[in-house]
Amino acid sequence: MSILSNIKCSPAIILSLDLLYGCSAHKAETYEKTVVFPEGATLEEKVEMASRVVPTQRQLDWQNLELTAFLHFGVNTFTDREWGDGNESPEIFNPVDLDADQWVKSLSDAGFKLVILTAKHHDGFCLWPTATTDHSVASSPWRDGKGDVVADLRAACDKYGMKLGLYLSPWDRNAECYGDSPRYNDMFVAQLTELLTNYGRVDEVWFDGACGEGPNGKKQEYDWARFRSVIEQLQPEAVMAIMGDDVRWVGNERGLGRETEWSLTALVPGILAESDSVNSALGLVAMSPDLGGRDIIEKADRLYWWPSEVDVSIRPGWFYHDTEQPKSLRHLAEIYLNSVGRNSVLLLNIPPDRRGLIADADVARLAELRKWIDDNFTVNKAGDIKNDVVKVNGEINAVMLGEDLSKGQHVEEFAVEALVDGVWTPVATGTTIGRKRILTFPAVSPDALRLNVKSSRGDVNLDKFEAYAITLPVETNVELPGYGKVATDAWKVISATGNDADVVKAFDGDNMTVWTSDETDGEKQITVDMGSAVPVAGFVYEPSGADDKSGTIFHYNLEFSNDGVNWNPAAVTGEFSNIMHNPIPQKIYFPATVSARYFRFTALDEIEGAPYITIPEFAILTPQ
Ligand code: FUL
Repeated sequence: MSILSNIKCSPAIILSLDLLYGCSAHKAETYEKTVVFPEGATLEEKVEMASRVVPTQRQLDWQNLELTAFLHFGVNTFTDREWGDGNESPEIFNPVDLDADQWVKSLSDAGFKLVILTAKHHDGFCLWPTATTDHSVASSPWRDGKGDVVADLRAACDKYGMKLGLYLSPWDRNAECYGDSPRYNDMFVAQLTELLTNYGRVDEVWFDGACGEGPNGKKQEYDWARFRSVIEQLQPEAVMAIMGDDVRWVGNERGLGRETEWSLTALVPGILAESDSVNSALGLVAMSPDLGGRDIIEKADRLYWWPSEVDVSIRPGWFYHDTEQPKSLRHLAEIYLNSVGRNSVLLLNIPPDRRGLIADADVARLAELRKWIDDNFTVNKAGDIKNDVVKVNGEINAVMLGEDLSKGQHVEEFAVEALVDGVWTPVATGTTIGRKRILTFPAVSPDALRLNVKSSRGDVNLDKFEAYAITLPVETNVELPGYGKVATDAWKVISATGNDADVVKAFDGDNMTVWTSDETDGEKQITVDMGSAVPVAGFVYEPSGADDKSGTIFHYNLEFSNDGVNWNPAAVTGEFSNIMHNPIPQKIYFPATVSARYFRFTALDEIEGAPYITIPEFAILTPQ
């Protein structure tokens, strides 16, 4: 059977008709979620088929949510860590003032439509009283072991009309059977079944992809097909995210969507058996700058409707730490423009603190964000769309475009042109539009705007063409007061694992200049004499500011001495959790200040097991 036998016009005709807005015969023939190209299909045939791929209803509903929220909460909240190691005692979990109403009300007031709770993070501690392990709220002092965070959140969601999502970490550093694949898969399915049976409607199930960055984790073969069918059976309306085939991780944790963001991608979801081989043959990874352009379609033999979710925390870490502050309004406004404004759903994390409440500063910042969105995107200065042209009333510096994704995503390249003094001049250009595309440009006061679609796969189904005068908030963020970096002028490097001359790059205040150790088996080390004893309150290790993050340290050890001979037995040792995907400066604060003249910093391993490490920037923190 010919690939186009179900279509009543030839590929060439379809293409040309598409450009003229429509071959009605093929309009009815759509592929839901995925299309597999027949062998030998030409690029034109593939592109035409791509134009007919549409999302499932649950994907479309999810893409329309726009603002969704994450709540990272659990034992890490009480240990001040980003990743627990699974040995935490449930005794530490005691959020005495926990109030899920306060969480959901703050989010609802700010316009968020769905909230996802870390029901279980990598440490394995369950926020609901599961029958699968004792490592849960049931063993904690909180509400005498009778509390259930998931149930509280469910009730609050019902009260405020908020959708509920659940994060269940596949990686589990506590489960004794983790790594014994069939046994752990059974336990995971039991946990999933509890969550998807006992808490009403769940709209998003979030399976993280992290699995012990570095070579130390136990190897667990997950049964993704089975997990998928449990969701289908128990919560057919729920999207399966990240390690799932409904919602795709955008590829960074910085709040940055792509300029070219296709909802239809050649990247194969990680839960499908063929993902590794197909993706590596295509040269695609989650971070690739373009996942669905024509040159990629040319090489691909299938495509997936797999839209992007931009996950980012309002604070530097995912969990609440007293030493961190929420991002500035300016930063959040930029995140909004670069996520929602780039065909993505924003998943903003607001972590409850040890009391079990969202901190006042974060509630205030959410309200400011809502106000900024309302102030800037309520007065549309464009009139109705007529033949891709809108009349404009007054000065503008931004446009908001949108495609009706129920018909697929089609625009490949466009320019927005402004009519000023009778002349059309481009003010903004772009590639994809998708659900929402916001572009900013220097202010103009045109009579009209028009959308010039330079390239499209099929009809242009524009459903939004609006114009605004927006103002970005002034940057206000300041470093946390109370700590400063010790000056490095008097520092002398006593020894380093190789490359001594270059070692100054580790302390020059610039994380674009990088010290790289020698390649050796085992630990790499630098020992520094700071010239005189200083009160040390912590340290900062900063990954490279360049794209190449190879050499980033995963586990470390830091020792102090006052004579360079006797080293303190109480060395600080730890893990830069999640540094691979969230390469922010790692600020480690000590519980108590130590006085020291010398320090010895040891890298125990590199994030991917490389035989060398890099120190782009290292600083010692002192109280101020
Ligand atoms: C990552 C995890 O390792 C982080 O801890 C966090 O949960 C983030 C949303 O996903 O991969």
